[in-house]
Amino acid sequence: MASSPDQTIYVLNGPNLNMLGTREPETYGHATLADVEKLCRESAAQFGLKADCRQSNHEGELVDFIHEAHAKKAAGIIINAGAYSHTSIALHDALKAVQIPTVEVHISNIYTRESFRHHSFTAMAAFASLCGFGIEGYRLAINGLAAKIGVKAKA
Ligand code: CA2
Repeated sequence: MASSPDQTIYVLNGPNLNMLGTREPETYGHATLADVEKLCRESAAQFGLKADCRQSNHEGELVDFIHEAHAKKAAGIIINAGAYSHTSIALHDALKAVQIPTVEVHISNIYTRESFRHHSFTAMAAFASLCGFGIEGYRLAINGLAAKIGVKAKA
């Protein structure tokens, strides 16, 4: 598929990710959410895509963002639903309902952490899932999403 100028991907970050860079650097690194969002906008731009970045600490608002992505005909979703990844059937159902190509990202390696982090409802609704790459995972996710939707890097 050729990239049109208004193709947008939604980058959704969930609860507590607004705290990035302020504590637990051994787990989440030193980058802030603003750094993540800048990285996403720049990575998306390499494919002629726009990254619309949202963060919420509220499950229902994240569901609303997914519905909005559908209403706005978003080309893809990158989602790090934080702890809701492990608990939220509502987010799983929203992602399944909208049928937008989705990549799940986790900054940390959820499989080397507590067992309650080993299952992800959002991963079940995504075509791919990345964890353990730090914030670089968002760039990798955008590259993978672009490949999935057939958008090539601009020369
Ligand atoms: O590794 C990830 O990206 C997580 O989605 C982060 C969630 C955690 O519940 C998931 O199991 C894995 C937690 C986000 C909290 O982020 C903070 C960052 C800095 C300081 C405090 C919290």
